[in-house]
Amino acid sequence: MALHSSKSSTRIDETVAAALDGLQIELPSWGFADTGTRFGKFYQPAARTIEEKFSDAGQVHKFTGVCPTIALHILWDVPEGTEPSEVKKLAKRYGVQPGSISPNVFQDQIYKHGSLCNEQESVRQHALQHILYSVRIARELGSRDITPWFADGSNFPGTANIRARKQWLAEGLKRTHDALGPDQRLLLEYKPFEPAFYHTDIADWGMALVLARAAGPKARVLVDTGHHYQTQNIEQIVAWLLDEDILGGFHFNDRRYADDDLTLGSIDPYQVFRIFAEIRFYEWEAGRRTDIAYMVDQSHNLKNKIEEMIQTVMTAQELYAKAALVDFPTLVVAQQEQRLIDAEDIYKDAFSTDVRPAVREWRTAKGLAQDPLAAFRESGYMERIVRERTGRAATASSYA
Ligand SMILES: [Mn+2]
Repeated sequence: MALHSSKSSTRIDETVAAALDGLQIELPSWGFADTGTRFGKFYQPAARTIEEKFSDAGQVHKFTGVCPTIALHILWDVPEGTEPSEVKKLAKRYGVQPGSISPNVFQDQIYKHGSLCNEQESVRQHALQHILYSVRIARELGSRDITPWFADGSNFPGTANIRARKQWLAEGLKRTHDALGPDQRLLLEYKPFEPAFYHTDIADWGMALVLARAAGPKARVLVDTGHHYQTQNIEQIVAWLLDEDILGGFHFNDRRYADDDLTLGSIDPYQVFRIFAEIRFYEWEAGRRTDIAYMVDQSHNLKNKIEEMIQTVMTAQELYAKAALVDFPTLVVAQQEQRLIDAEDIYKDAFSTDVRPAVREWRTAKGLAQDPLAAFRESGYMERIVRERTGRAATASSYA
């Protein structure tokens, strides 16, 4: 028994280490800034400038070792006219590189009735020019992925020409695709509702898939875990997109009700595990890793931003490590022989395995602290930024 468990724990360590070696997670710049709800904001010494966002993201990377890039938002971080060299200087200073670039075609007043789907050609052109500008900035920054999010939609039946809007959208995305550099990608995200409450122009993965196919081979679908109806089977969508070879990326978060921006795995860690398991299953069959950009897209407003990001990364690593432990050779036999309980238990065994010792081992081997959250708390960084950003000493509530 002792022999068996020691052999098995070595296998766990090796499998987990190999899996974690291949997992990098991009941080969102907006996840370090103060955000709120429709009712108000509760402030913390969050990042106010692009430099502070790079600085805070740099801390998450420093202690986790797996977050070398930060997703940037054109209007919020890199307003038009910003010199890319200034951004590159920050990347060098804080040790995180610019990651995916999000154009902003939803905030300005001109977009009240949509951007690429707007009835007015002048607005569609305005949006397209901004997106093309974002593609150019991304190229100059060395960023690969363009991740536009379209709030386009309508709020009342009969108020929008849904088919015309689809065609305008397809046309704008094709133009965007054709402006991409050889290594760049266009990732299309979908969401069924909010801010529009009657119809959203890219409402689900099928619509995103149709648009990506129409745009061209560098366009792929981006799955945001919070952007689904309550009971939707997200891992099935993932399996289909993998099989269609068009899954480009993930936006991680969790939710209880709608697009709640809760911490990854805080509500349903088994769902995250099942998503990762579909990816690992596909990779095991294909004999190669897939090219999926894993990104966090959360900006919850009560937890300490940096600590929540570290917690998210640690959670993602643990769930990914558990998914790596699924015994796929045995699973496929159980599936073929239609042994339902055995097949299901293979999933449950992997999910129930405490991978934390193996993850800690992996961190030690990488020269990282075994507990990144504790190491961050001991580093004094929060005390320093509280003083710098508020002029006051840190209190217990600085570490919510
Ligand atoms: Mn998203």
